[in-house]
Amino acid sequence: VEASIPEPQREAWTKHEYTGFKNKDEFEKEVVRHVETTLARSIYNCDETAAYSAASLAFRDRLVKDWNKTQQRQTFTDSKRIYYLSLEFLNQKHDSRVQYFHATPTRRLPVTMRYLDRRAHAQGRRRPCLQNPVGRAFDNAMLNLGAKDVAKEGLSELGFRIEDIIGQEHDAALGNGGLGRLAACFLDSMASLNYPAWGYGLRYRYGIFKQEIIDGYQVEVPDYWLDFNPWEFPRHDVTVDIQFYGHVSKSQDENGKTVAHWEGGEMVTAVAYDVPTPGYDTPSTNNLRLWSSKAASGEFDFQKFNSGDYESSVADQQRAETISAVLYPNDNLDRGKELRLKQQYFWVAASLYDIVRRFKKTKRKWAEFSDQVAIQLNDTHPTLAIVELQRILIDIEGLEWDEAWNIVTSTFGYTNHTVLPEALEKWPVGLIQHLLPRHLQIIYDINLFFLQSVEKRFPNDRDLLTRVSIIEESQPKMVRMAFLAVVGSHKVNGVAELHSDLIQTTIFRDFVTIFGEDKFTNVTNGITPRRWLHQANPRLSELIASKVGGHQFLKDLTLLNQLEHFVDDKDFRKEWAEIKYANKVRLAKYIKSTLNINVNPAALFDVQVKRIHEYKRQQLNIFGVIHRYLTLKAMSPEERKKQQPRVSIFGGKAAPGYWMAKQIIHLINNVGSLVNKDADIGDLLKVIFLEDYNVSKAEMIIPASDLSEHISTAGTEASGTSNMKFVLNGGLIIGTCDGANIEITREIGQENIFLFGTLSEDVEDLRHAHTYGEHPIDPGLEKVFNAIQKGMFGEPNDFNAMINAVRNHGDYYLVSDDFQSYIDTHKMVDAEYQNQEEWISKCIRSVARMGFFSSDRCINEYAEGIWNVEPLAV
Ligand code: H53
Repeated sequence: VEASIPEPQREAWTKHEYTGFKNKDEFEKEVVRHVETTLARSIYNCDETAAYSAASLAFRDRLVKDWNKTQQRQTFTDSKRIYYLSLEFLNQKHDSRVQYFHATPTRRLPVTMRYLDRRAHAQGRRRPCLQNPVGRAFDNAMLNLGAKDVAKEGLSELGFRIEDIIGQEHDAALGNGGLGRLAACFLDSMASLNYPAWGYGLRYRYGIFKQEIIDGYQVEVPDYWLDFNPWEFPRHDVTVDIQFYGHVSKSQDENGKTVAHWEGGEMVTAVAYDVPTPGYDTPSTNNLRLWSSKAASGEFDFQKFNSGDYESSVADQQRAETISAVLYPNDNLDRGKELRLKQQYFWVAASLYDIVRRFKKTKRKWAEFSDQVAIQLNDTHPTLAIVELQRILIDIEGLEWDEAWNIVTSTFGYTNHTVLPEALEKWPVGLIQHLLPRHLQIIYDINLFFLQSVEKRFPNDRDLLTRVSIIEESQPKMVRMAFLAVVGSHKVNGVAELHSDLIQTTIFRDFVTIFGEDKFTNVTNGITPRRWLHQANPRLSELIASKVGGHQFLKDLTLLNQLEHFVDDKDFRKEWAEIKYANKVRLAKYIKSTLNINVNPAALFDVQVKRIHEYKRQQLNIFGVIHRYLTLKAMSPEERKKQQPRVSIFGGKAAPGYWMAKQIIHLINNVGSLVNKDADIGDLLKVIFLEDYNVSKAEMIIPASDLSEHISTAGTEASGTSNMKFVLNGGLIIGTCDGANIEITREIGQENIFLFGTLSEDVEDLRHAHTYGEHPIDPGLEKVFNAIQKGMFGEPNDFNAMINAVRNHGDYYLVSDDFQSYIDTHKMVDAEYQNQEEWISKCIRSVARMGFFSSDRCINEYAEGIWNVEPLAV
């Protein structure tokens, strides 16, 4: 690698190398410098936002050093890199209201009061310290650089409290749910384990919408997050022109070989924005590159502009910017919109151009490409990358088809995250033809060669060919992206054992026959303990650290198993219980402040927070809550006194176009309106819907749960990852035998989880029976339906569709089948919760056995089994 500075001049560079602040004074100096120069402000107008920006920049400067060194190390050692392609990377979105409600008692101060208070603080008077869980990038940088104390003292001397400053961060929420959050956990683990890795994604101007609840209904509000983000580096010099539309012509080269030329159409420019992603307790800092779209600065615009057609040149610009403007707000649902396909191609084409450019700098032979590059497809969203790499290799680099295809298939790995039919991506052939004419030809060729090879091995099986064809012969014809991803990858993995078995026996069954079992594998999902224990639940993390030999467990989560020795330790148990209670108090305060509802922190907190979806069955939960309410109402006051008080907490966004999911939210809110003010019921039951569930709120809610619900119809939730977060934070779970619940059970023991409901192998038969035979509704559920239809929870017609889905439309999600066992299992929960000693033992044992679910374990499995990549020593 050539340096741009010649040898004789490098001495000066070494002498003046930037080293970053080393102590409090130097930190303060950096902050003041950034306030005065970078931000052009002074003591007269330095508010908390400016202080946040300056402090972040001071840390960023230090982070950048590590980042640069990591990149240089990776380049110099010429190591194989992992490229993780994901349309979503879900970090938290800051909600300024969250920060005021914490375990430590405090009060909410109006802004001016806070200002006065801050000044008092600066003059040496203190008020109770607030613990703030938000502010990921800044807090994380402080954590990873081990300089939080320096920052705290330095900021205090400059007149600010670190908690307030952290609270200023407004981070990106560039994802919908589990898939995007998994990608963020993976970035954390890859850096923490010193793997050379890059993430590639889109820099949406609008991340996931903000949810407001108005009169019980969800209302969507746009989330604009790009005001000032010190954690990203615009690379205006790193751009790629991306072509759309146009046509393909063919010519012969000098050797008589046919060459395809993709011509005409329009160009959009991709601009890189880089986000350093530091690892925990290591200087390794990887890169997340997000692409933003803008109009290509070609002659086309210029001509229009000169000819006075200003408006249309602006319109072109706006059209180009639209590509990266907004995250599609659907989780587990494919809507097939043209703009979405444009986003996908824009992002994979820019990323591949970048990857290939980097590879070509090494001057290696093409045959070595997959020794240097591993590309992981996070779901089918980036599947066009397979076609794009093949196009680059044959059309631009002049390789033969077979040689190119070998390179492609040994480079890509594909992770499947769903078997839900409505989530499996398909694109109309006509749309691809129009938008990406050359790619469609290549897809047809890939399919042709694939089907020919199948035909050869399985002659005379036309059905097989129809079943596995990448092109679905429907009206209109469709490209099946999951099939293309399977054919173009060397490994295909599911995200939990059951899910990986299911994909091999259902959607990809024929492909297992064709390619053999070795191509298919499982990597059970995981979560980063840095985020989901240490940052979300600092007190619990410290308590654990005090018992298991320090914070090493955050790097090797299996060390948690030492907690088993303390299950009977009185003091430990007491502190454990106190922490849980304090977390519940914090959540109760938040509920009071946002909804003005009093919940008793001593009640059992029963939580279901996740995207709202029929398969996740929030409807089962709310029907169960109604059943509980009716049961309580029918009791005598004496009987009621013996019942276990509960708070049922819901949270989650519905895709804006998903009407049924919105009705479920509406019903939950209506039930809450009635139940929460029923004097007969009091503390025995409260029903809460928390608005705008996001990662920041998850950090507050998850540590406060006693019981959480993971109750998808068996065989529908690929893995689930919040189940892992809840258990790791000392909550028990009620769940179906679905996704990772099964492996959680294996790890923590059957006695520590409340399982219920139909098994996945029985689901199909039941569905069949519902459609073709009798389908009597469970009598308990029938009572619930009657109450709804009598208008107990508002206009009954609003909920007809929800009830009809069960009663008249085949009950696809088996709500009625599972209702009785769900209710019975909740009775068991109530009974067991009464015995707090036993309950706490279960919680501690469960946490002790959760080591398996670290995303570090997961990343090591990918590295060894799929990517063939080694960590890079630092
Ligand atoms: O991916 C998670 C799983 C979860 C699954 C989720 C997911 C999405 O969030 C979006 C699309 C998709 O195909 C899958 O639903 O079960 O835990 C991470 O693997």
